[in-house]
Amino acid sequence: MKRHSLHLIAWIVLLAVSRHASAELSPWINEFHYDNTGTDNNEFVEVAVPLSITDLSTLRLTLYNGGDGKPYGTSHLLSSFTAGETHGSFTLYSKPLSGLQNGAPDGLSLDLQGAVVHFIGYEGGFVASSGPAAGLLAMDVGRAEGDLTPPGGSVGLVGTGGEGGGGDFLWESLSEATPGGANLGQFIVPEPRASVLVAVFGMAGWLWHRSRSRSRPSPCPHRGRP
Ligand SMILES: [Ca+2]
Ligand SMILES: [Ca+2]
Repeated sequence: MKRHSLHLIAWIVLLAVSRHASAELSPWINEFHYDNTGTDNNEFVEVAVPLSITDLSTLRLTLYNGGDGKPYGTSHLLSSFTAGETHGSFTLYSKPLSGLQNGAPDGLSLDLQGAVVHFIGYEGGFVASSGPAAGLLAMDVGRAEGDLTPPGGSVGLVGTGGEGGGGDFLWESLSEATPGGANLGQFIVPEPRASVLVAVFGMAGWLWHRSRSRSRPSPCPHRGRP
């Protein structure tokens, strides 16, 4: 195969993979705390946002009352959150949210320019009747807080992966809340597709190097001899 053909194929594959990778990254709700023993303290929500989303005002968190499926309180643009750690292709943003309802059930929705990207319920699931998630089912995270929860606890995603909304992680009750940081037992790693991207870059470089080596004229062993 000619050199320019190899180069063209490599770049076509590279372009296809990079477009796919950039299109798939999605933000997700990563951790929250809403109830504890005595007066509720340190209530907050944490969201993981891809580095590719630079305008945080396009992301909005809405609090849902599971009893009637309607939003309550005011919605919160991610631009009002505080940036924390960056892991892989995501930065964790958190915001203290005093007054998060205690179920059961209630929920949180996250939308990007009006399109819901993550909708969760706690202490049960429910269908939203209005607001950005109208008609959508809030899936119960399966973990709850209550009178035995310490003020410093939380419910958060744990495990290893890079797609929180897509199911890489599992919800767990956490003894120590980490607003703005990776959750205890959570490892946010680069997308598998990012690894593919690196591999394609490597393949393109290797093909380029090999084609150049083959096209280079061999030195004449007798040059300069009498
Ligand atoms: Ca509360
Ligand atoms: Ca956290």
